[in-house]
This record gives sequence, structure tokens and C-alpha cells, in this order.
Amino acid sequence: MQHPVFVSSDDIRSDFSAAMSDMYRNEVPAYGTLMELVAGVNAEVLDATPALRQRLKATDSLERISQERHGAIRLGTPAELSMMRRVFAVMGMHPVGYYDLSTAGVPVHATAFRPVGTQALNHNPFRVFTSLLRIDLIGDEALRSEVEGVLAARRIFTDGAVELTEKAEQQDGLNRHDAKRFVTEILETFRWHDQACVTVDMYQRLHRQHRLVADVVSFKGPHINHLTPRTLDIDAVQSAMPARGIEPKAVVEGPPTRRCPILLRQTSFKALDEPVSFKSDAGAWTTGSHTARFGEVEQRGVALTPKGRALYDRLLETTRKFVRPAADGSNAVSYVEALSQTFQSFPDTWDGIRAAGLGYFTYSLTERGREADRASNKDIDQLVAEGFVSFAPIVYEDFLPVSAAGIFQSNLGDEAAQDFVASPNQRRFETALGAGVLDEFEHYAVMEQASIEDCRRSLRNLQAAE
Ligand code: OOG
Ligand code: NI
Repeated sequence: MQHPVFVSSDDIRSDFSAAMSDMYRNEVPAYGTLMELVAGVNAEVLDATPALRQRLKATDSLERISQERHGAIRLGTPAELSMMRRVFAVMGMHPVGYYDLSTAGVPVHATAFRPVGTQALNHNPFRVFTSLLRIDLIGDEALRSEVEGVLAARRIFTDGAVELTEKAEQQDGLNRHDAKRFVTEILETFRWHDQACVTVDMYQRLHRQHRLVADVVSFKGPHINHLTPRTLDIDAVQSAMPARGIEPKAVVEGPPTRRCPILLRQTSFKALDEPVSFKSDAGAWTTGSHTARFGEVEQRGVALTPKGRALYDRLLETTRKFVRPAADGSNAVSYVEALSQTFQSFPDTWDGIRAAGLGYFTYSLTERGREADRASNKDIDQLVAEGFVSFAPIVYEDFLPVSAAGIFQSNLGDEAAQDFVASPNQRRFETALGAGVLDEFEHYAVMEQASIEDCRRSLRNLQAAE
């Protein structure tokens, strides 16, 4: 058991997520505007659909939505990534999934640090999409070794951050005072620095190699790149953005608009031009600008089984064979049409998705189930069919590689796309991380199974009590 005076990792995560949100709101005011817009849309959706409110309440997931967000950072070295893993572990966030972005012309691979388990997720589902620069994909050998030199010299964590992370590991927790300090110290790693740590000349060379390389290598730390609130209606947010002075990308990434949302839909606005200064070799500062940070919104739907995911991937690929969304938005309308046309073959009722084995659900006893006298040895489908048990979709907590690529590309600028040879290398990523990444499907299956076992246990207890 954890020491009684220690703060739970769930609370540290909540505090950190809130602190990060405050900091980003100051740094990027458009993020604050987006938060207000999302809060308004979510309130309207909940008022207009009492059944949704009811379901979110019943699964204990109503509260989390207004606090819910993900962030994204880009790291430079294996040492930074493995230390980041230890830092996130103090907040109950663990690496789930492997994303290879080389296929999309972005020289990184990534994982998502996030809480696992229903209780931790409902407490606060804060997640961070964390990319590691693929230095091996920088073709210019001389530049590559310069990059290695610059990255090796920087320290992205404060001494206090390192010390408190070690303390948390040794004691298996932090007391209130230390937890507070921990949040403050870790926040420093994610802060924006408007002074580059390279010269203009080097910045430009990095930039020519790839805009993302310049973003990772030129600064003292991995400034938070975006923070993404969760909406219950992304189409409403997308169409309301321009009136708030925020121009969204042309198409929403992910599945089309549906009655029963699946996986993840995301939209973003273009990165801001921010002033930075560069130090010359002679020591004088010159001003310039850097474009990397942006805003994003997302809507989350049901987590899909491997079978459901395979169907999703196939339908998306089919659509993109017909119409590939152009970066300038010129064919957005035909893309959206083709997408919804193709996805007609993906069932769009919760019953249909469940019956076809496409999604993950949690189960709970109905009123009838709570009064049942001979139900315990029926299988779960029978229990559902006879009205003893009801089911609710499990939220997808992860990311989608094709969508992530679209998000990267829209904020890096269209000219940034480059042809790298696709070279996923999960083993190398895990070596850098210093741990394996968890398998997302396994994790959802465990949540589903646990809820089925809970139902059975309650039914047996009810019957034994008779
Ligand atoms: C990460 C892009 C991916 C998402 O939500 O899929 C992403 C980045 O720009 O660093 O954030
Ligand atoms: Ni994102």
C-alpha cells in the first residue's frame, strides 16, 4: 500500500495537466479561445442529448470531459525520452502504442504516455503524444553530427525535476509539498523559450533539412507543441472556429461524422509565427521567428477491436485511393463525401458495432439484472439480449497514425512533407525509451473482461443471497 501521506499519482497528473493548461493559455491565447468554444459546444450537446449525459454519468466519465486534454512534445535524444518516461510514471502515465511517422515524411517515431485502467482514466485522462527525432533519417552526415553535438549539450530537466523524480522512485511516491514542487519543476521542461540555442545560420540549415528538425534542435527544451481539449461535437467546433478568428484545417482527420462515434476525429489550426532571437558567434542577439505551435480539438469515440480497426484502416485507405485530401483544401468537399460514402459499410448503431465484434464495451447490470434469480450462467450476449445487462462504449484513449501525420503536416506546412523510406523501428524506440510500450488492444480487452466478470460476480452474489 502507498504511504498514507503521499499524494496519489492521479492527483499529481491532474495538477500537472491544470498547470500546463494555465501556462499554455498564457503562451498561446488562441488556446484559451478554443477552450471557451469547446466548453460552450459541450454544454449544448449535453443539454440537447440527455441520453448521452446519462450514459456518461453512469460510466463515471462525465466529470473528466471538461478537464480532458492531450499535449504533444518532440524530444531529441534517447536519454531525454527515457527520463521523460520516468517523469511521466510519477504521474501515473505509461507509454502505450508505437507510432511510426516516417511513412508520412516526418522524421520521428512516437508513443503516447497516458494513464491505464478505468479508474485512473476517469480521474483524469491526460495524455502526451511524445515523439523522438529520428537522427538516423537526417541524410547530411555533417549536419547529423552537429545535431548530435547540440542535443548532447542541452539539459531539458531542471536539477529539482531530476532529484524529485528519483525521490519518487525511491520512496514510491511524493508527499504534498514535494508533489507541488515536482509539478512546478517539470513545467519548466515544457515552457516556451524565445531564445534559440543555435545561431541563425544553423537554424536555417536545420530548417532546410526539415522544419521539425529545426523545432527539436534549436531550443533549450521540448516546449509544449499543442494542448488539445476534447469536444462532444467536432463538426460544431470546426464550423464555429472562423467566427472566433481561428482558421481550422480543411478536413477533420479520422472517421466521418457518424451517429455512433468511433476512434478519434481531430482538427487543428495552423501554427503561429512566434518571435525568437538567435545568438551570433560574436555574442550579439538577432531577432527572427519560428513557426511550430498550434491548436487542436478532438472528439473521441468507441475503442475498436483488432477486427474493427482493420475495417477502419481498410475503409480509410479505400477512400484515400479515390481522393487524397489536398493540403490547400481544394478537394475537401469531395474527400468528405467519399469518406462518408465508404464508411456506409461500418455499422452505425451500438448494437450493430457490438454484434459484429468491432468495438469494446463495458457491461453493467440493469434494474432487471439486479432482480434476476437465474441468470448467472448465461453468456454475456444472452444476458444482454434478455435485458439483464446493458453495455456502454469504452472510449478510445489513443491516437491514429494517419491522423497524426495529417496534423503534423498541416502545422509544419505543406512544403515540409518529404519522402523518407518508411522504416518503423519499434525495437529501437523501446531501447531508447528503456521499456516496452503497452499494447492498446490488450488494455481495452482487459477493461471489457473485468466488467463482464463484475456482472457475473454480482449475479452470483444475488443468487446466493436468495
Ligand atoms: C504531434 C502530432 C500528432 C495528434 O493528436 O495526433 C498529434 C506533434 O505535432 O508533435 O498530436
Ligand atoms: Ni495532438
